[in-house]
Amino acid sequence: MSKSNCSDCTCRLANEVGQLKAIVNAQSRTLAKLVRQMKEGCKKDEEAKESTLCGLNPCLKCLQPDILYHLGLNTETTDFPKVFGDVRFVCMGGTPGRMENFAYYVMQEIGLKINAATKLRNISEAGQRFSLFKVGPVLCASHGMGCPSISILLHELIKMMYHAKCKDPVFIRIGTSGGIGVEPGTVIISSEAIDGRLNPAHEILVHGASVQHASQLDESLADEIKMCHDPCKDSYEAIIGRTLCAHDFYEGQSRLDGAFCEYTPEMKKSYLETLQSQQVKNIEMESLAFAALTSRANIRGAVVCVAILNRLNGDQIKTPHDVLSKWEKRPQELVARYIRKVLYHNDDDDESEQPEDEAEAGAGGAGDTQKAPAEEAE
Ligand code: R2B
Ligand code: URA
Repeated sequence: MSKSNCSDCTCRLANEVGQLKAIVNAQSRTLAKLVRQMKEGCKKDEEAKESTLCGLNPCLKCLQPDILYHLGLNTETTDFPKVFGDVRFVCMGGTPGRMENFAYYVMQEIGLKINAATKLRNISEAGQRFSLFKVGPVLCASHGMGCPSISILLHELIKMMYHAKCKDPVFIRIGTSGGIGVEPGTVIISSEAIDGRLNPAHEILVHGASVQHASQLDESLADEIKMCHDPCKDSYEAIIGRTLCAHDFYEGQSRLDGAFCEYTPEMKKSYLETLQSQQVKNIEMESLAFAALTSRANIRGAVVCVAILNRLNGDQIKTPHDVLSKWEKRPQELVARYIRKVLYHNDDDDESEQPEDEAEAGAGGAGDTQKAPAEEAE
């Protein structure tokens, strides 16, 4: 075995031993906690719990029921604290398929299991707009394309967190983007979202007047996710940088291949070079609304996107599908590692424990993985 193979192998083994240790430690903590609870007569913490979100519409508490129309859920027919009260991570990405795959992937990564004959249930199927899957403390939602679409989803997910009385949920968008001067396949964790004028604000029109909301993202969360990248093991780079959010894929991103184009290749080159000189690493279409809405609610948020091309080299996506789908998994991998680390590696956190998946399909208790009835399985 060559020296470098040997050190690769040692590195991998050390990593695996570390992960096993963390799981064993987490299980010991769970056992200790159970024993403690038995001794105390299984007393549950009955303190009235409220969500940690801030700055929300004061009228929310008067909405009885509150109808989350696009999610096909309402507070009358669903017991939000019971079904969603344990949510700690809300992950979102563009397409229903990608988020369903992510839900299965995260389930495996955090050590949850469902019967092989059952499928995860799309909780927001009735809304017919977005998909939503729950895997223990992780919600996985699809957001469609662009700020208007993700804004609607975020309003309803933030209301869900409020009604469910969730504590400190972390929101993460995982997706694709066009890189600016970065190697295709690189993962970019956004430091902040900026608009086409390079302003760090999400502008909306309210009563016909422009309102701007700051689009900062959580710096420490970006660092924590970046630390889940292992340069020794991962064959790609992960960087932190500014993300430009456009309201269109073609003219809004200075492409030359849209149905319309009223600027020259020189103008495009000059714009993209300006972006590069301003440390913009990628362009996508949802980060402004994502950053603005999460920070307004006091929610820690991160945007983690893979660059599927380098825009300094062209506009069209020519990379084969199998390569693209490998690249799309990279943000998922980093985020799943982050979730796993928060759940199992945080020694100071008394709540860090191996979640169990004992609930019956669709029972809907907090801690549940929402499963479809077995007969719906393929
Ligand atoms: C990235 O990819 C999509 C456009 O193809 C858009 O949703 C985004 O942000
Ligand atoms: N998504 C975007 O919004 N732009 C790209 O160039 C690639 C993916």
